[in-house]
Amino acid sequence: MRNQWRGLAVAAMALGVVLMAPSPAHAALGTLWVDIGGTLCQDNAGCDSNPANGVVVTSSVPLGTVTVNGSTSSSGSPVAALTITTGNTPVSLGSYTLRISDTGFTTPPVPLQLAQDVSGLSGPLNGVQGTLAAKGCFSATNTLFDVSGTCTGIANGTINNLAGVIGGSTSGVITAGTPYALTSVIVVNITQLATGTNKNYQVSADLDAVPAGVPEPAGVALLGGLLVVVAGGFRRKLRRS
Ligand SMILES: [Ca+2]
Repeated sequence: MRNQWRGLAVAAMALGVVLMAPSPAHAALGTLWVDIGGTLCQDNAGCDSNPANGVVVTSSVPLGTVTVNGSTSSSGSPVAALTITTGNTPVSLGSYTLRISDTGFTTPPVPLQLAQDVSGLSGPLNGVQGTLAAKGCFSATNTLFDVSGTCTGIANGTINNLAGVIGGSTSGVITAGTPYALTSVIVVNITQLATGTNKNYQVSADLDAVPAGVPEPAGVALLGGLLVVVAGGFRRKLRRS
């Protein structure tokens, strides 16, 4: 009997060693988290295929109404910037929510304002149609996924072939809280499936903190540039097919 217990103890210790062993691909867990319609992924955990700190790349997440085929998210921590881009194939009409959050931002310091942008892209002819509603929130208590503090208004964008509306919204001036957390919440609502050849669509969102009083957030220009690049990619892909 005593030997059996000893054997169990050795087995338990061995299991503990295995569980504590670091993943060979990722040195340490990061503080960036992504939520794909209820499926959470932490930076450098097993669900993240990108070993870089502050970048999360997820593979296919089926949500029922849609399959999020892949996503890339990044955090500029300690510089306040969060981005997410997802590629998607809808199955039926309906909505789902994306969230991205990180802690420990220190730059820019308060006073600052938040600027949230969101955009969508689908096939150039008879592609997916939908609406996008995004907001960005500031957590003075540096709390992950905290949306109880100051937020931007709702940024309303659309998915409409290559001509979707880019939504943008800013917050009021925030004067206290460093280090701080940021969270973006994006609600995607698919209102029409594609009847054209390209059945997929893309969603991108960008949250930046800018020093108070700076009127034009850099993210708007960056997002516009990204759309031009992505649209070019769509056209090239269509030309090849
Ligand atoms: Ca990573």
